[in-house]
Amino acid sequence: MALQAASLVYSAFVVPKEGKSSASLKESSLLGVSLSDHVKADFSSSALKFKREFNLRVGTVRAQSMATATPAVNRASSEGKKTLRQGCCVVTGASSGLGLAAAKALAETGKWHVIMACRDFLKAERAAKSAGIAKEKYTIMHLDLASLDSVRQFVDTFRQSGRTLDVLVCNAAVYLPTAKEPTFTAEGFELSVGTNHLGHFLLSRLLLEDMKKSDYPSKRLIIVGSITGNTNTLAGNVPPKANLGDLRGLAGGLNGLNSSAMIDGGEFDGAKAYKDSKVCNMLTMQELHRRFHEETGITFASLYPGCIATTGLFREHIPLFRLLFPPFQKYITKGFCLRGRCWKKTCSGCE
Ligand code: LMG
Ligand code: NDP
Ligand code: PMR
Repeated sequence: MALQAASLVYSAFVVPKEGKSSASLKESSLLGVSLSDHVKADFSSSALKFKREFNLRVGTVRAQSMATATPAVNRASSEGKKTLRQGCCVVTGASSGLGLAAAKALAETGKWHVIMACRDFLKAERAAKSAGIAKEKYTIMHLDLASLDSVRQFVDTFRQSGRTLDVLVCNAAVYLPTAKEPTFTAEGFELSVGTNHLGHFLLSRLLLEDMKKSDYPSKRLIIVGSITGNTNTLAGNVPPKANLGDLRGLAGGLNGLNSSAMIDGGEFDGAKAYKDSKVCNMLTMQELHRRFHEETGITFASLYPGCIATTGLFREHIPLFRLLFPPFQKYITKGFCLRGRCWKKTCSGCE
């Protein structure tokens, strides 16, 4: 079956419809979450070190009643006021960039306990500390998405914590644009698709069972997509373009031995592998929503965060790119606001 990414992923931002009360993530800013401490440049040695401040809405609180032993919504007896218990949110790749900013913003609302699911415990601990996230607001749990065993182990550890999962944010990713040869996950899948898509796919599939048990009014499973996977946009037409082809490489195991390391079966290209993985991310959320939304009440969505040109995502790119990309995005595409107070493409408001 030919699967053309462009025709299936028509928007940079995919939020499945879920009725009137759902909010558009595109217009960003819910859960009252302000991702303010800034997605900072991870390139501390670079002259291009910019603070960004932005708002990201990660979910919305909808009224919904369910009877369970520990209800999410309690009615305070004296005044009849409704109170919501603290939610629990897992954020993958919360040790830098967008994930760290999301973890901090969620923690600062006071409404969320954030499980920072990270591959480098020490880095995550340092990042949480330097971002000023209060100790009692987060727990770091080890997760290496490049190992399916590690994903299973993470799920076990989470279950042993006794917490109920209300929101899962699949944010972690790797981008290997300069790699000449493919590298592989523990199970032998090409690293970008293995980490960004397969690792998150298994994680989502396993944690879906946990989220089903939650009675939180706004259960969400979110994945971070990218405009660069959408070939009906200018950014998505910068070569190499995403294309899943007929999935022959994926069917063959993406192992670069008896099959190609690329989903479409072609020659290895690290930038394309990343973009393909993002297409898979976006399609996965569409399909999960189609299959499981009604039964579970969970909203499955993907989002495009806009261009945040100074995060660690570009760490493998050549230095010239890291130098030119932020001003290019700011002044030429206007996709990146260096002062970053909004998500709009042209943010005259903060100029
Ligand atoms: C490629 O390498 C890999 O080869 C490929 O395999 C894949 O991995 C791909 O999709 C990823 O990356 C990347 C390499 C070539 O990119 C770079 O090294 C730099 C590109 C970054 C963006 C281009 C910068 C353009 C220069 C802008 C100057 C910034 C200063 C702004 C200040 C404004 C002040 C008011 O990637 C390429 O895609 C090649 C692109 C070749 C660059 C051509 C640039 C054309 C862009 C048009 C801008 C015109 C500039 C005029 C300036 C007018 C100012 C108003
Ligand atoms: P960063 O590199 O700053 O953050 C990526 C995070 O993923 C890091 O915490 C990293 O961990 C983690 N990670 C990488 N590999 C693994 C792994 N095997 N297991 C667990 N965690 C892992 O990049 P961004 O903040 O920019 O990226 C966040 C998301 O936003 C990504 O999904 C990206 O595709 C998406 N995105 C970003 C855009 C941008 O302009 N920056 C644009 C569009 C989408 P560690 O700290 O240990 O390296
Ligand atoms: Mg792209 C409106 C135009 C636009 C936007 C919003 C982006 C976003 N980019 C745009 C245009 C262009 N880019 C043009 C015209 C070029 C040719 C000069 C260009 C180039 C370019 C490169 C080389 N852009 C890139 C790269 C990367 O290596 C980045 C990438 O593809 O990472 C996968 C990238 C990006 N451009 C963006 C965004 C958001 C990225 C980072 C994508 C991501 O992190 O997922």
